[in-house]
Amino acid sequence: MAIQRTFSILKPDVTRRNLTGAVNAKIEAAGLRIVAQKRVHMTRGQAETFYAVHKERPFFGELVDQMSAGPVVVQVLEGENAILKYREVMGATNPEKAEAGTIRKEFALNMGENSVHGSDAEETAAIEIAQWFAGNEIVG
Ligand code: FUP
Repeated sequence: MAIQRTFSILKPDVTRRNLTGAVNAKIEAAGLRIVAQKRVHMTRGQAETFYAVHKERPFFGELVDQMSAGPVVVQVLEGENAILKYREVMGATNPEKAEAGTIRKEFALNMGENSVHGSDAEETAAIEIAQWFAGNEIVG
């Protein structure tokens, strides 16, 4: 499997509880490299664009509220099979269903405040990375 890049967000529930380093430690322990990282406060518009795929879902308004409620850390992670590997490290969307040792099992508060986002496929990873990083901000 070739080296891949994936897009990650440490959500407002992580920055609020000062858990950025703790989550990054899990990412690095899994063998993923943080090759780009910055802290931003998403506007509602940016959160709506980012999660546009969910705009017809009943939880969309709450999701946008939560993603723009405080700072987030946006990242590019690099490694072998990075997209799937990060999904495994994140754990299930619903933290009650997440496996032991995953970020969501350890840190997430509930389905909405579930600590992290990770791209689900190569195409979405490329789109999401381009939404938040210029090429010269990613240093592998
Ligand atoms: P994931 O890829 O695991 O982040 O999950 P999804 O893309 O399906 O969902 C994106 C975000 O929408 C989740 F992180 C939390 C929120 N969500 C809800 O609040 N309720 C739901 O039923 C599903 C998702």
